[in-house]
Amino acid sequence: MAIASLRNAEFTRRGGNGSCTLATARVRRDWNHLSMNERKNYIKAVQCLWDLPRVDPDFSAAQNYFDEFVAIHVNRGDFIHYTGNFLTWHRYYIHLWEETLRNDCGYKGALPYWNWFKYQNNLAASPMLDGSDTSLGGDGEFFAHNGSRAVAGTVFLPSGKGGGCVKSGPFAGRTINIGPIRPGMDGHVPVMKSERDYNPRCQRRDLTNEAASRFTLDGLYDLLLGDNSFTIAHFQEKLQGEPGFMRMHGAGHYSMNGDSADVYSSPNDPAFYQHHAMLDRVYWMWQILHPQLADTVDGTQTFRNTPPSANATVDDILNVGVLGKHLPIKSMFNTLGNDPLCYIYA
Ligand SMILES: [Cu+2]
Repeated sequence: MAIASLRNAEFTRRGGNGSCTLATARVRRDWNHLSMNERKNYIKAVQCLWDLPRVDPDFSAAQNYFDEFVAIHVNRGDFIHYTGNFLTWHRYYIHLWEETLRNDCGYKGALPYWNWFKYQNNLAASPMLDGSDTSLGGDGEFFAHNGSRAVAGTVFLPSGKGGGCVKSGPFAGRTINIGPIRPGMDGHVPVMKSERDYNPRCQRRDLTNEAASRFTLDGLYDLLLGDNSFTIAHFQEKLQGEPGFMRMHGAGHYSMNGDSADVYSSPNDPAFYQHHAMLDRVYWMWQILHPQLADTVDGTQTFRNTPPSANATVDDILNVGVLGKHLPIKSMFNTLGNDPLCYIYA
């Protein structure tokens, strides 16, 4: 797809705002296209988050600023998935991650995304997951288990070759502290109830090609231009997945599996941010292709409307805890709006 024409169409329609133009917007790129040095700079900035102190006195299990991100995702878990704010909350959340890396950790680049369609048959060979020094870690150590159950237990995935602690790459041996709360992998036992329960342990993965096989070009076409592209309700439902079907959002989490396959504490896997950048990239493309729908929401304020809640509106406030200002959903629609977003995708 000609991404450059999409960008131009978006800029022509919305215009830039203030100092945000196509020339000044941050360009989020495919991890595979970053140079070795660019990858190292990103990794160094993520490592810096483990040295920054946590801020929120309520989230007592958080030991550092990396955990602070995990904690708010746990805290808001029931109000940001299968809700009207799913796409915009996560758009804001990864923006704040990018901002923190830049403002507090000296990072100069934009947030890289994980291109789902490369290496999907062999995740372990992917430059993002191959366990090299310039990756976000490789597979976990072998841990015998009986596969995983995804999408509220309705989709079975066979076990991969990992399942235990991530054993290679720049983050090997580091400690995560929050969760697991609702993991999907057999043998990965949920022991925690909240972001206040301290549970230091290693980060686990089970690279699962079977999950990555759910990334299909037919599926992408269906979302962007096909039957499920014509309402925000269909688009976001089919992007996330419904009982019995794992779609792209779930497929990314279950491709990495282990700690990534926990709807609450999944940001424990540092590749969370690359997966969600790709998800946001698909949302961005959909918005450009459907300008009359781009600034709409559908759904309620609670996870599959459980417990029942009001319909979401564009004025609903996105609660990101101490990570940033609490802004309305409508401020997230325009990635060139400059208040606060100014980025495009390559
Ligand atoms: Cu999430």
